[in-house]
Amino acid sequence: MNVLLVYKDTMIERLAVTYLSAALKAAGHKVRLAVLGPTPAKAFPKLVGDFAPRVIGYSAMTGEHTALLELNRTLKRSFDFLAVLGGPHATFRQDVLGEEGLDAICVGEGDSVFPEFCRRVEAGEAWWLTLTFHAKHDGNIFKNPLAPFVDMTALPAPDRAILFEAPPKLTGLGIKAFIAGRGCPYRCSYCFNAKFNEDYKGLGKVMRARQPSQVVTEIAQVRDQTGVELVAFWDDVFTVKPKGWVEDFCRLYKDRIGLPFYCNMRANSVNEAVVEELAKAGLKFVFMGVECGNERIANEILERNLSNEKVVAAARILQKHRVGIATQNLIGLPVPDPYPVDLETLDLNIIIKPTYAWSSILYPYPGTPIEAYARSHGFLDEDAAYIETNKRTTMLNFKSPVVRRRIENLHKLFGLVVRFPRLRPYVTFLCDLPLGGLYRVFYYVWYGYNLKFRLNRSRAVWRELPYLLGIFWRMVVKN
Ligand code: B12
Ligand code: SF4
Repeated sequence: MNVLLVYKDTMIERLAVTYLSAALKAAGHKVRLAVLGPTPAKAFPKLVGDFAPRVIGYSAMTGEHTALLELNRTLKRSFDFLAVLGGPHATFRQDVLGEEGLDAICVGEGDSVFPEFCRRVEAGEAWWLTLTFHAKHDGNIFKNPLAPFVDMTALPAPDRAILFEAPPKLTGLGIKAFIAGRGCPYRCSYCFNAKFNEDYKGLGKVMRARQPSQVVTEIAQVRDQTGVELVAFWDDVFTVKPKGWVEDFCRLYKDRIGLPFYCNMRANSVNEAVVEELAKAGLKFVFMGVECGNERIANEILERNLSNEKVVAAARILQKHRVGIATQNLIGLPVPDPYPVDLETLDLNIIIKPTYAWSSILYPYPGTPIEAYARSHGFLDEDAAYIETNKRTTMLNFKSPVVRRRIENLHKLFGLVVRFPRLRPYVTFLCDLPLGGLYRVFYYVWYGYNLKFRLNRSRAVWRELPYLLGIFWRMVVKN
């Protein structure tokens, strides 16, 4: 059976479709991928007419769903197919099933259940009763229970070919992303894991990993096929793995790959022995959450369960082993006076001295505990629209426009002030100026420079330059 997968271009690899495509192909289906953006909406009717998919599967984060649902409505007027939405938006905003034109949504992992859904469609069986799917059929709504977590060691290798065929420019990028394991045991209130783990309770182990040899083989294949300059591990927390996994991985990776890599770490999972092993294997830098410099808010509202002391100590271990640090910070929190809290976060970063301090303005994603908190404390309207955004503006209701401007400007200046602390005494003055457009340019220049030159000196940067400038321009002009 023909299955078309679709996502909206974000100029970055979308691993979900590589896992789904591999699983569908292993089950004997013919799969194609189209990326809305490089493939404009007006080209879809011809593509769908030629390929005649029986199922179209859309993958979306919150915000991206709007354009995909609009595309789907247009296609539904001319073609006969089943429309399925999966990914974080469908998982956490399950009422999206009510949207016109959607037949089903996948509310969790799709690797094993999507092939089963398609098998049922092809065999004329009750597809609306597939586990993990919510579906509309004959005027009824079916909400099926979740299937157990998949065993990652049993999954076929993700289908990269399909990804690189659809937006071919991705092939040329030096960074290639991989996932060695899924799951995170923590419960930070702004993250989807708290709810995800709750929903999956009793359905298997949250923390799962591929075998180190599987991961290394996958990387070697991609390196040989398309070239890799920097390996990106997208695991939630790379070091939360079964006992001995990291050591085995480091040994194999050093022998067979040896390329620089980066990953996500949590301060409490940073210990000297592990960092030493990883650094010897090629770890160049980590993304590490600092999030909030006010310990009370970090622990009571963001539920970080970490002290500032622990975060600083973790940073010192990484720095001792010459591993770069990109800190992640959240500003614009749902508290009565958020700006002074953001300054505490800025000051903690100045103490840490990361290679690059990255900040996001809090966007309370559906289904996260912070969403409920923001609503119940009057910071979020009942009908607040989740638009596709780069988190450059705040979605929360702050009483004063001055506070809003300060937060939105601090977001753009944050990394620069941490790098050049001499600017610190002037930060509130700078944040009060109506220079948001200019600061936005600074923000992206500083971000790109850090990613391509400071965290890892990219050899491919001049080859990638036209593509990077395209991304830069789209980011700067995007609303
Ligand atoms: C890697 C990652 C990134 C990477 C790459 C993002 C990308 N373009 O893919 C980077 C660092 C760039 C990134 C950025 C952002 N990210 Co991010 N990211 C992740 C992370 C850690 C892993 C994503 C991943 O590849 N998972 C592996 C795949 C296999 O899993 P999956 O995508 O969930 O897909 C499975 C199911 O959802 C389902 N499925 C998915 N699609 C479909 C389609 C069909 C038809 C079916 C049947 C099933 C199905 O089956 C898949 C296989 O099991 C997730 C958290 C997580 N652990 O999943 C957050 C996550 C997706 N990111 C999130 C966010 C918010 C962001 C940012 C907006 C953050 C910011 N402040 O800028 C940006 C947005 C950038 C963008 N527009 O692309 C949120 C999304 C929340 C939401 N409701 O949408 C998540 C869930 C984390 C969180 N905060 O809670 N991110
Ligand atoms: S440690 Fe990271 S991935 Fe895990 S719950 Fe917290 S924010 Fe989410």
